[in-house]
Amino acid sequence: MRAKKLWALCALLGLAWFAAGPDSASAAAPVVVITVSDEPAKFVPARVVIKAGDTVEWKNTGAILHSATDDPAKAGNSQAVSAPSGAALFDSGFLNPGAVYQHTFAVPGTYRYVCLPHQAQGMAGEILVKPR
Ligand SMILES: [Cu+2]
Repeated sequence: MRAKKLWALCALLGLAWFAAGPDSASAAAPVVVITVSDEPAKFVPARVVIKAGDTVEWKNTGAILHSATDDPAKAGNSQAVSAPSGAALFDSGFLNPGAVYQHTFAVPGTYRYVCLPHQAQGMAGEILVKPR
């Protein structure tokens, strides 16, 4: 009898966890996934249009390290990147093969970003964030 009650409790807790889902508080499903690829090193698509508050995900599908940042202090050529004033700068850091990075764009405007290891090869992207 006791074991049966315990089992029922476990089943209930499991169901509650399943319903809530892992990480339900912070998970904002990305509206677009940008593929980060090798040979040639590029972001696909290179230009995306989203709305303020949307989340973008970069996924490294290549076999080498890549990154995505709009921080002029980190880009070798600070003219290659830009962000609207008041926007939080983003930097994925080095993305290993298979790794993903997400950023939520709160401020409308045009964001130009680069891959630090490949910016000399023109690996760059643009995100246009429209107001809601
Ligand atoms: Cu790259």
